[in-house]
Amino acid sequence: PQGLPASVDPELQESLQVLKHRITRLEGVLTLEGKLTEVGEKILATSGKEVNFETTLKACEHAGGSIATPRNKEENDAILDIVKQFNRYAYLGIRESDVPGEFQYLDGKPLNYTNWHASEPNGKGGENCVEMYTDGGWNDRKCNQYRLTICEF
Ligand code: GMH
Ligand code: CA
Repeated sequence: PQGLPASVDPELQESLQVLKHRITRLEGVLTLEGKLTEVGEKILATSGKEVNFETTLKACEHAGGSIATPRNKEENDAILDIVKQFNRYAYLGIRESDVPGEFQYLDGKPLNYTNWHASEPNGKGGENCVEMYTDGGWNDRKCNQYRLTICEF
């Protein structure tokens, strides 16, 4: 929990400083190795593996995270960096709703940011998942393709 009172034990304060410093250094190492990208409060990471949508969901959950879900341009650009590094499309945490042609977050909430590629989505109920192209644009696509695993934490 952030915002600990200033009255907290000074020894505890010192321990927190040391921990924060160590975490910052670890993040630096992992970022340098291309294993991690920070965007706002989010951390993005890829396994470098290509799997179908369901397997992506499971892999991210198993790692304690969830499939990468761009909620603004900054996050879309950060995911795009990984997509471009690996030159592989990636599934996003967005799915078609019960209304053909309408897409939503995995929790069912409506999208408040989109970056559809020109003339997408075009699947009209036949393409229930969404992939990111190497230009950052989104395409609705069947969920059985092998796509780069990108998780957020
Ligand atoms: C159709 C065409 C293509 C488009 C694909 C894609 C499939 O084949 O409209 O131009 O790229 O669909 O939307 O998901
Ligand atoms: Ca499509």
